[in-house]
Amino acid sequence: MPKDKFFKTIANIQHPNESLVPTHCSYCGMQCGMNLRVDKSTNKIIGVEPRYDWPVTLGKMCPKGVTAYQQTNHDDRLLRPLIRDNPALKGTKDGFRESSWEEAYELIARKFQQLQAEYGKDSLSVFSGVSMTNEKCYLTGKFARVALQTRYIDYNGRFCMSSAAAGFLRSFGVDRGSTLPWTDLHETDCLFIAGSNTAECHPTSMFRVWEVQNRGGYLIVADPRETPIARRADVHLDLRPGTDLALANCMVNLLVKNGYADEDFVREHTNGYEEMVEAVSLFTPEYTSEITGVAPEKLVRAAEIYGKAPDAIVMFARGIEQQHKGSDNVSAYTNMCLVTGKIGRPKSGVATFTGQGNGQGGREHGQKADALPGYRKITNPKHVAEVCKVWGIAPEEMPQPGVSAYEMFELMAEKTIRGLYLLCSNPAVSAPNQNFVRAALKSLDFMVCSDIFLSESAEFADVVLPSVTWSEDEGTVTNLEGRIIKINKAQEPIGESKPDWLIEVELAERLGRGQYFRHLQTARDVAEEFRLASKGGYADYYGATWDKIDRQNGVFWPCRSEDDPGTPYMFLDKQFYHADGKAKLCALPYRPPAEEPCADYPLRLTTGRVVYHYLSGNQTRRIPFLHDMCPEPYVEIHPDTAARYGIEHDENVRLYTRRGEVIYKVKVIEAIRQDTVFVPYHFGHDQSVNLLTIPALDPMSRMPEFKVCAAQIAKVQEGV
Ligand SMILES: Nc1nc2c(c(=O)[nH]1)N[C@H]1C(S)=C(S)[C@@H](COP(=O)(O)OP(=O)(O)OC[C@H]3O[C@@H](n4cnc5c(=O)[nH]c(N)nc54)[C@H](O)[C@@H]3O)O[C@H]1N2
Ligand SMILES: Nc1nc2c(c(=O)[nH]1)N[C@H]1C(S)=C(S)[C@@H](COP(=O)(O)OP(=O)(O)OC[C@H]3O[C@@H](n4cnc5c(=O)[nH]c(N)nc54)[C@H](O)[C@@H]3O)O[C@H]1N2
Ligand code: SF4
Ligand SMILES: [Mo]
Repeated sequence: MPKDKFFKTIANIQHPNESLVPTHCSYCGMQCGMNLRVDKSTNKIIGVEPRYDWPVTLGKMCPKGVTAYQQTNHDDRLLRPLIRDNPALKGTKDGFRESSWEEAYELIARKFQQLQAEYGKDSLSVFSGVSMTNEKCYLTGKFARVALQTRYIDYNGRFCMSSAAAGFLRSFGVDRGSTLPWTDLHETDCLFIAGSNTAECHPTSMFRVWEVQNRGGYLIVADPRETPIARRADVHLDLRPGTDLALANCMVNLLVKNGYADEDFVREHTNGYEEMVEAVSLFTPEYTSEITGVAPEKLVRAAEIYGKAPDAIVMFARGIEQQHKGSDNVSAYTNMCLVTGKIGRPKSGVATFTGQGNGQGGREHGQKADALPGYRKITNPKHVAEVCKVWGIAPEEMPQPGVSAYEMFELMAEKTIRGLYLLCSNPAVSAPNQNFVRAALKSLDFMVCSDIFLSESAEFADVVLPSVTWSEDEGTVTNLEGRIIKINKAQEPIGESKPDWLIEVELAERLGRGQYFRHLQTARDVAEEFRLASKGGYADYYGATWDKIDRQNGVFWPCRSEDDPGTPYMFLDKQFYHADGKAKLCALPYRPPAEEPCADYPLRLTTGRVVYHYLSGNQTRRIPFLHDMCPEPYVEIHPDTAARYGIEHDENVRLYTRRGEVIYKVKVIEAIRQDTVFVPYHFGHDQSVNLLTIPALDPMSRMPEFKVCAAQIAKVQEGV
């Protein structure tokens, strides 16, 4: 990997009585390089040092990263399995007693087998997450299909990357979140960034973003809020939440009308041009302005900057994806690159800011309702046969596709699903429409939760299993570039906690399916089987050996053989992954949000993140510094809107939608549209904004519309 202009050789600081274990952060898709400091006398993690020589992030870390190590030996860690004998206490923290692993395994196996005997194999479900290594994600898919033999498995990436995945699949025939390495970002001439609060959510990208402007390039940002990155943008497209499809169509319309289309590229490498041009032609700046609320001049200027830039990268995140038309938004913004031919070469392309640490790898290897390792399809008999060969089962034994994450809760509520094995996710905070989801969890006959800390979701469990943090196990994850990297073990698991892969292997034995799992006795054993299972799929990891990952500072997939260095750039040969090698320009008619504002609910509620907390907050709310910086949620309101309601800064208000209500402290802030309010979602119980969000699902990706619904606020009356 060539060194880029930011590279400086700074020696890592090493104290004589400590060792440094090179690894990556436990949290977001940036996967910043870090060295964990381990005390040689106690063999415990005591701190962190930046990893200056990691080429993507060059020693930079955010407030979450520098305190991530405090999780490992935290007083709140779960140390032994917990069993709750009295189901009446479900939904509370009460009634748990510690148990041995043997007792917990015996109980889980017995209950799961009873449910399946009475209600069929598909009465069980698995809900997982992608803060786990590729190896664990892979094994979780196998555990569901081979050990539990159920069709019902899905995961928290459904709430995160599923629209990006569906959109990219439609446009390119392949879903790799970035078509180019992050080390190219600062060398481009224009960054067009939609629905990403980059400075708070992928903070260690920012030195490359600012460098684009320092070099005389341009930054365009589309966000209803004036986020830190929007504040410095050359054009801030301050659109109404839920109107991106109109905005993106307008960009493409202007690019075509003003002569920025690359006709040769369009003819040779794409399909669908005519229909797409027809569909976008309606979106004049004036008409688009009516829908989005963005001034027509800004739209014109943004398209001109992007069109003129010799190289440009279109980037987006959950702001555009967490809509009930999220996958259309992804393909619509991707049309910008395809129509101008700014893709398939260095410094130009498209990227989504992948959310979770392993948000990329975790979606490729079989945790999705319809996916098998290597991004294969469970509905494709050839794919099924390939995976069955590795798993040693007959193709007839492979379960059917299941349903998406939110739809699993619907099946729980109607008692089709009666048992749940939940790991690495906290849906009692993070799923939409919480009143319904919590009732669904409560209605389960039997629920297991594996976590490192007792989460809000664990409160609904009958058995809680203590898992390990990222620092107590090894394996690979795939960062937001599509680069497979190595997570190293710095400390032995504390208490009796165990890594999820080992729990699954041991549980499979108790379920009478040990023959398919008992050869997996180390993380490396799982890694070897995983590489093999991905071989031949389009997300092929076969050549990404741990040695090669160390030697090359990571390996970009696809990497098909031992001597294949991997694929940092996608589509260099202008070959897309559809059967004819062409990309698809998509014609996408505009649809409004599922719930438009009305007289009773005149505001648009949007939700998202702050720099100090991570997702459901179950990890970061326990870290003293992060808690002190952001101890509670709040609702952001524009001063004019606050004045209209007679509401003051710091006052409590009732925020409500058709699904629920929550009391929040008001933050009066100029950096938001007057018709929009924003709440960070990292808090649980009665502070959870997901009590209010709408479960309108994207028809393609099944992504819920976290980013927009209709809401109203009211002053809280004294004494009420
Ligand atoms: N600090 C921190 N960093 C994180 C995480 C975290 O929890 N905390 N989580 C990680 C994960 S899993 C994810 S998925 C990513 C998320 O990363 P982001 O997607 O950047 O984060 P969000 O805050 O969810 O939303 C981004 C922006 O979308 C804007 N937005 C809202 N509605 C719309 C709309 O309709 N259109 C447009 N264009 N914009 C809209 C919001 O105002 C917000 O600024 O962050 C990752 N990094
Ligand atoms: N309103 C609203 N809701 C949202 C979003 C939004 O923008 N707005 N964003 C959505 C997005 S993008 C995401 S990604 C989801 C995330 O939603 P969740 O999946 O709930 O996110 P986490 O908080 O990461 O949950 C992971 C849990 O697993 C635990 N854990 C960590 N590592 C391990 C491990 O190795 N093994 C086990 N067993 N447990 C582990 C953590 O302690 C934590 O309790 O939230 C979604 N919900
Ligand atoms: S930017 Fe993401 S990966 Fe980097 S330190 Fe912060 S949370 Fe960790
Ligand atoms: Mo996410």
